[in-house]
Amino acid sequence: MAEVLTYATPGFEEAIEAEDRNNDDRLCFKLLPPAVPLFDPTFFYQDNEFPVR
Ligand SMILES: [Ca+2]
Repeated sequence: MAEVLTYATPGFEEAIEAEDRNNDDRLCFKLLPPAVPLFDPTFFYQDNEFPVR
């Protein structure tokens, strides 16, 4: 979690913390290729126990 927050765009910290749905301070985190210029770095995050459907 702390590492994910180091990549957070200012203002998005709360949204990232909210994604930790089981409150274990762990998230799945994936840096994406810099193909999308809107955010640098671009990354994807999801709770580690997010239900897989
Ligand atoms: Ca979690």
